[in-house]
Amino acid sequence: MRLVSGIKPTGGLTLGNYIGAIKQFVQLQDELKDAEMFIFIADLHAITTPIEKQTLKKNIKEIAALYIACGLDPERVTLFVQSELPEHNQLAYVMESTVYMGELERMTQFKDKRQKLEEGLRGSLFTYPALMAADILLYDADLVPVGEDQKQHLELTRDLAIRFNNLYGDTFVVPKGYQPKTGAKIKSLTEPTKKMDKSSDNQKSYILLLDDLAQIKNKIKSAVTDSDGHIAYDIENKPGISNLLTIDASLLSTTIEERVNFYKNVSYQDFKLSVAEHVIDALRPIQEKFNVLINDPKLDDILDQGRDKAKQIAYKKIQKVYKKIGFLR
Ligand code: AQP
Repeated sequence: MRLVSGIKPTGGLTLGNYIGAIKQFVQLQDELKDAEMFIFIADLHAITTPIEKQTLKKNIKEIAALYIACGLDPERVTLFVQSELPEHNQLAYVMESTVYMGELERMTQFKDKRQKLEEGLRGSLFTYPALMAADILLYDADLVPVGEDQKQHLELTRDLAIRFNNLYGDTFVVPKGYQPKTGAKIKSLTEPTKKMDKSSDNQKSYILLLDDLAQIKNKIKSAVTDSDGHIAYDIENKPGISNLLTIDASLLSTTIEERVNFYKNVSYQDFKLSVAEHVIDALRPIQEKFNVLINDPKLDDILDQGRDKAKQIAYKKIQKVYKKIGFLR
């Protein structure tokens, strides 16, 4: 069994990235002892929208340190930086030549981002799902742990694998998605019908894993809820409270029902303070480990070793794909 996933370094990682993705990576690492895991920093994806050089460099390093601080063990998981393996670009081009324009046009993430970024829309934002398919198919991944927003891209990846296999003969493993039972879509604290997003303009809408702990408490205290005063899980009518219940249940690795029962007869104010306490308890040890790792030269060694290990698989795969197509004399 092989697992592949990544996160793009467009900003500081949010609690949504942690609950929807990294926490799942760590859990799968611990549960599936025989699985091979490849977790990368998706820096090529980060230039699909404008980003400053120094910010990108800083974000790449921070994600590497955060992966480990959150519990990924570099002895068991191959951690690497996507752009250091040109095979990702090579296969991405093949995937661009496999996908149809109509399929790319239907991707909701592209449609959403296009609305926000009317000027200077980059071609790579449109072809993003082809690169994502390449990232996954390059390693013959069986399982891809991702949050809900990536489900559509993963479905497209499956379609592309099947299409290529039908055209050229069996080449790619058709991967399956894996989503957490609770927390596949953590919502914004200020607009709880929308996804918590690291590139949001409103800092109060998200919690960053590296946010100051006092600031986290304030962000949760000021999270948008409702005026009904009753703690219940109801996404339609009580999105803010439901989001906080989801965060709480996920961080405590329990069910939402158990949390609803626990907070019976508790005021919104006390509920928020309790959720804030659980978020802080989860993030404090991560921040402590991060602060040590970020200045440790071994971080580079880990990424070098990860790159070399990933390269062995990626190189062979691209050779196989190229031969199937008719390239390589
Ligand atoms: N709010 C979320 N809830 C649950 N899972 C989430 N993920 C992201 N936000 C949430 C999951 O984290 C993984 C890495 O995502 P990404 O950073 O590569 O992409 P993104 O955050 O989904 O990117 P966006 O929306 O385009 O945001 P920006 O532009 O701000 O970086 C994925 O598995 C994702 O599902």
